[in-house]
Amino acid sequence: MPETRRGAYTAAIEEALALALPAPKEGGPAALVAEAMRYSLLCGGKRVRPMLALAFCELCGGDWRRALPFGCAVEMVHTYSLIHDDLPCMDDDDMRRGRPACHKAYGEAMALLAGDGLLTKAFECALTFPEPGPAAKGALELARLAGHTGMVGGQCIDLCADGKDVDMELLKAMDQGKTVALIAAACKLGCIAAGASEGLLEAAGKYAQGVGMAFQIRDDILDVLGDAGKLGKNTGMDSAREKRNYVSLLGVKRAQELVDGYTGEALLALKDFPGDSSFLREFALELAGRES
Ligand code: GRG
Repeated sequence: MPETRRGAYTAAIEEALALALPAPKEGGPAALVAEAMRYSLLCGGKRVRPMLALAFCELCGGDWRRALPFGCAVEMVHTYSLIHDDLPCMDDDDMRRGRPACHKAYGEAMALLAGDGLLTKAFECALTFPEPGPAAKGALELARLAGHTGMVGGQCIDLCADGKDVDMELLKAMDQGKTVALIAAACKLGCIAAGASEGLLEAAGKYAQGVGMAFQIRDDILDVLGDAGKLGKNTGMDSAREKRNYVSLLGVKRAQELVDGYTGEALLALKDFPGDSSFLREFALELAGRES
């Protein structure tokens, strides 16, 4: 992975996120919710999704900085989903990104509002894209992939499956929603920022399908084998809750084989792009063996 390019992406993403959500005036009327939003957003996630948006924009021949409003928007939706997912009425987790979950720091009601605020802010951010056509197209794609036909739908499948027998088909449908949908949003919005053709958007969707599934299955493996310190969240949560996932259904070895298979599919999708796709190739391979 060329570190200089990655470093440039990361620095720009962090700067753009902080600029999009400035510190509230002390004692201002809604300062507390802004503070809770910043607490969760600006505290060192891996920034996988905005990185994908920037890299796809560059691969499609655009200046990657153009994709920053879209990358930030996807990261805001992702952060809202983590805040809500950690609430006691959902997955009930108390650690996230290496610190107490939002509701542990600010209380449940404020965490709910912080999630709502980030979801709304995401669309404000996407719609700051300088040209109205791509701005609307990006926001529409994000809405479809984040809502009940995408990420929210995946979370619904997860909640409804609680305590029931889950087979591979249902598990896949759940992970397509919970994980693949937002990764697809990131890749596609990057292409939209560069004004890419529908054909390239479709290829970006195939890459996202491979990387997204691999990302989720690796997440299931890390829940068993990972180091909570490196991950910044508790491990062993799925087995403690007797939740079905790829590791409980297939075992670690077979699950990692699936990660590698899906990663191979993602790499194949890159062949449709005329530009230099080495960054996205290395990124997919790195995610397949990630430890955090
Ligand atoms: C509450 C609507 C709603 C949806 C929740 C995101 C989610 C759906 C649940 C969180 C748990 C989970 C297993 C999600 C799958 C996606 C995933 C692996 C998220 C973690 O993403 P990372 O590792 O996190 O990129 P960081 O903190 O690095 O950004």
